[in-house]
Amino acid sequence: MLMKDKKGLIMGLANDHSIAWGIAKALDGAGAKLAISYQNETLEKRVKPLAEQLEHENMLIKCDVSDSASVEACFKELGEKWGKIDFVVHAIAFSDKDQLKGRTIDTTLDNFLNTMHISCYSFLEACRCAAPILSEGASVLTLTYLGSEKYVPNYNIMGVAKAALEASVRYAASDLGKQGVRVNAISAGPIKTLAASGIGDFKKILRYNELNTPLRKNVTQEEVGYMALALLSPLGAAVTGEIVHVDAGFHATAMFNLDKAKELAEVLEQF
Ligand code: NAD
Ligand code: 0WE
Repeated sequence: MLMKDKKGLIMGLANDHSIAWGIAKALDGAGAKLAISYQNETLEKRVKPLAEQLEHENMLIKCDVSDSASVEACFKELGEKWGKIDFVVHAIAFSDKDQLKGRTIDTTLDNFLNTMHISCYSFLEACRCAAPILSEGASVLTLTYLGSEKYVPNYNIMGVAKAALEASVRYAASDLGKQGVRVNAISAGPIKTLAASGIGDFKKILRYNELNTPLRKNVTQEEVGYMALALLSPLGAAVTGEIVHVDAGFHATAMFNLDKAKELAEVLEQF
């Protein structure tokens, strides 16, 4: 019961494939009380039955991060209902699907600004709105991807937004460190979620990854959930400003696995 008597907010739950759901299950299993925010009424219908599966007390709050008033209202309601909270999880990203292909230099200003708004600024805004209600020792977590550090085909402007998000983690860690709050990110390997299912070739990306990680496997929502639990709990007490890779080691490699060359050739043939 690592999170007994702890409570906090999870942003970015869409369905039972969401990384946020893996994190919610891990936190609930460790005894935490969860407030879950949903983007719109369509997703509310998806999220409600999931919340009912949780063991501990929880509540749902609407929060559309494209609207500052919605973000402010969400944290206001949370503060009024629960007082101080112990963690915030930000698992939100968005870019125009049509621009997750082709050349990054063709990104429109409109999509650049929107991608940065939803995928990066919303994290800073959540940190700012949460600050007054975060307890001493609280912990904030966001989700990122390797495409921020290295070129990944088609990740395009999302990679640029994730680079800004990771820098934001370091700056927010210092801002909130003054009140004893930690701020970190998990860089997850590819996982088939709603956001990922919109990507052409995602199946091939998953197979390529599976063959080329040191652990020779893909990661699951549950595995991301366990690391999230560690970072959000007292186990992570001295960890802040950190980007933890939960990617079966993929970030640490520079070449394909020679023992998987035959299987890899089959994947490459499909491209
Ligand atoms: P998902 O589709 O389950 O979650 C994305 C969430 O973003 C959804 O719940 C959606 O409602 C929310 N969102 C989008 N626009 C919003 C808005 N305006 N207001 C409020 N919420 C909004 O997909 P996921 O893969 O679980 O994504 C969660 C996070 O994990 C994202 O930051 C993503 O970049 C990151 N990530 C995903 C992978 C992967 O392969 N799936 C890998 C590494 C990192
Ligand atoms: O961050 C992500 C997904 C981000 C995402 C996905 C979508 C699809 C639906 C952002 N916006 C949208 N907009 C939509 O309309 N990931 C880390 C998963 C992902 O996406 C990729 C990847 C991986 C991995 C895109 C290209 C290449 C690899």
